[in-house]
Amino acid sequence: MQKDSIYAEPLAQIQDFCFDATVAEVFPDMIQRSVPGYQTIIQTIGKLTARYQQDSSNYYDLGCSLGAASLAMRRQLSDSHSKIVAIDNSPAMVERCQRHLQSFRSEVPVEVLMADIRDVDISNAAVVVSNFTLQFLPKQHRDELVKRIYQGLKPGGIFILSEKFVQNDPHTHELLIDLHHDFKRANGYSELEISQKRTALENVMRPDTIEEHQQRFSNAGFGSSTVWFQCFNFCSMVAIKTPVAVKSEAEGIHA
Ligand code: GEK
Repeated sequence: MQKDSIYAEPLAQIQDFCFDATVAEVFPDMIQRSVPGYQTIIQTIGKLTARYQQDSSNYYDLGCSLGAASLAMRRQLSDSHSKIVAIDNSPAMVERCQRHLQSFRSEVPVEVLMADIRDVDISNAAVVVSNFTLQFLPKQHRDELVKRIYQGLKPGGIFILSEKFVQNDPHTHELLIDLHHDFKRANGYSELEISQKRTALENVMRPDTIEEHQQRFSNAGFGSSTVWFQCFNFCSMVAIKTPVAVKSEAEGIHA
């Protein structure tokens, strides 16, 4: 695994962070050392997929990067009539993702699309994953995407959303940021790397509060949602599209 040292030297000018070839090359190391619980989240995406899979369905990985969530889902699936659709708008990520996925065998096809997640049709879905991607969309486009995700899910389908989040309380907000920076220091990032990366992300990653996410789920139509993972200012949530009620003459209505 190639080590991330992108911000190790002082930069005269810090450009906005982008997912180019330099980032794609070191991505596995970068995400492991920067996102607390990343491995747990990927494994649990697999577990949730196993639990909520439905026959002949689509599984979406929005902002797939190198395809870690797609692989975790595919390991749990065996229905060759189902399909995983992995989408990213970074050519460097898509190229590496394709190579990475091809190196594992499976009955379940994966389509890797180089596209903006705002332009891709979402339909017949059992599981939709956005693992640390929604935070990169302009805020005004998030409601619309989450509505389309809800509409594209089958009844009983789920949306797994992992995000960095902010808090309205300035004390706890700063506390969680400090704890995250401690985590990065413990993983070998220097003060310079932490501060230059923070500046690079400032204009491109705009996290919401957990309450904003929950409100958005509810506005889109999701009947249930919960935070299933949190470590410092990172979390993962699952929103469930209520299964259709089945009417039985003998027994009344069952969900
Ligand atoms: C993982 N999910 O390893 N359309 C498509 N892709 C986008 C868009 C967009 N509008 N905006 C950003 N991306 C992965 C990690 S990384 C998270 C996801 C991070 C893509 C972008 O190119 C990048 O590959 C990914 O979303 C975000 O489970 O690095 O913090």
